[in-house]
Amino acid sequence: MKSLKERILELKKEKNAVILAHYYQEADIQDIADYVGDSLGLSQEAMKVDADIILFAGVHFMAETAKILNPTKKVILPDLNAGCSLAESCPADSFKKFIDEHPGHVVITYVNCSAEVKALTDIVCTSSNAVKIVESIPKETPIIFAPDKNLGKYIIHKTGRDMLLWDGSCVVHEAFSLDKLIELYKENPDAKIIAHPESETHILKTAAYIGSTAGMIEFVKTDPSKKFIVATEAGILHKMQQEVPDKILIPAPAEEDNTCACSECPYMKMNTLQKVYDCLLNESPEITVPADIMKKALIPIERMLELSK
Ligand code: CIZ
Ligand code: SF4
Repeated sequence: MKSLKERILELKKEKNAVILAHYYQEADIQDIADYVGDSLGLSQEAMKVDADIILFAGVHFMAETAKILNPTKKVILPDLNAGCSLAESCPADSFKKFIDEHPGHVVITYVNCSAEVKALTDIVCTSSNAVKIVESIPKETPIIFAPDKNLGKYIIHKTGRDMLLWDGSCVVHEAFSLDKLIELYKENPDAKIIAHPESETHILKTAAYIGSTAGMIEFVKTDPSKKFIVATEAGILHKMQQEVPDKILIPAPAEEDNTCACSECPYMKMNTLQKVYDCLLNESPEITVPADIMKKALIPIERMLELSK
């Protein structure tokens, strides 16, 4: 009897599909993917795909971005309910009103938002390139930054730019407990704390390194320390540990106790190996984006990719 993983790999070949997976996917899904990465890497990869089908093992806005960048491909997502609290915190109609109330601003949105919100945007960014993109805007031009207020505050701190922030956040990165983190650090004084900028300011203040998921992986590879406390979604530890098998990686603790005592994204974890198989078999659920939104949303994503070269 073939394993589910073997059956997925067979089906993938048969259907001429590729599997793109985010670092926050469960380990088994990362292991069968053709490419594992962060939002920026996944967008760049999606654009290059030559196969007929892209199975996107991630959340809805990421699959939408892949569709926008490679519209002739069939893009499928194992669970259509795999959303994002950050994307949901910024509905397009309220955001449009906000922009209209503040004319003359350049609108920069973090990629974690819907295609409709991207269609209202001047430049998209990810956490890998946010500082660079904000710095590309002339100093005298006012900026609206959405939807993540924590990332926004971090960029303000890094660049000295005064940006108007949308009040959105990520449930996963706001779940870290400062008290528990301090306790953990006391028990592991030889560890370095590293954090994703979607985390709250009090967590970021403890960090020796702040950066995107890809940046954090690079940091643990190049930094001489042997132990790290990692403040981002715990799925990252799978790839990170493969890169540094001899180092000790400890997930930062969450306020509420859950199965891993760390912070996990409930949306990312909606995708399972079984759903990946069913999705490939049925070529569904499929991601579709209205043509007018697709056209408008492509422009700020392309600007980002151009500035990220
Ligand atoms: O929290 C997320 O969804 C992140 C960090 C996405 C990404 O890869 O930038
Ligand atoms: Fe959204 Fe946060 Fe999950 Fe990322 S970790 S997909 S920002 S809810």
